[in-house]
Amino acid sequence: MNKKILTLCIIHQHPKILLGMKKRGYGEGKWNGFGGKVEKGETIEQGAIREMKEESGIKISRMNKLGILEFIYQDGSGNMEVHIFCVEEFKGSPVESEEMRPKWFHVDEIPYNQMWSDDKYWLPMLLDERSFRGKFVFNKFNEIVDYYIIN
Ligand code: 8OG
Repeated sequence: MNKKILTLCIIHQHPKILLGMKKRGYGEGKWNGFGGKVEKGETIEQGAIREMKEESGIKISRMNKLGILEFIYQDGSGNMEVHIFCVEEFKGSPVESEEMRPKWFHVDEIPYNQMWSDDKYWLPMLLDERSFRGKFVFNKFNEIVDYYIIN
């Protein structure tokens, strides 16, 4: 099966990070960074910049690619490779979009219990500016049944 390539951008302005509440579709009801599928004809970086603008109104000026994660779904819904960027400089301020409701969180108050279950394994590395690579296998209940992460 084809692997989908996606992006995920997290703004880190210590001691705060910007997350968005996903209002619809895949991941609805969860806090997450901003991103989505890379489209034909664009680079991964271009896709990351486009999705950040579409979903939050923010224009990325500088970002650092810190992670690549592979997600395997045992229900056969399609595997994904997600490229994760830490945004270091940007223009504009976050505005709510049809897809996301943005909110700043203190790094000590990240709502891991309302986020994807893998995030607690790698988000602390991103906040420490450590790069990482990993793989997570999910069962049909969206529970992690196997994973590795290296940095
Ligand atoms: O275009 P769409 O909103 O469907 O893209 C999905 C977004 O969610 C994309 O930015 C990648 C991201 N994403 C996953 N799986 C996971 C995950 O397990 N954790 C986090 N934090 N983000 C994920 O697709």
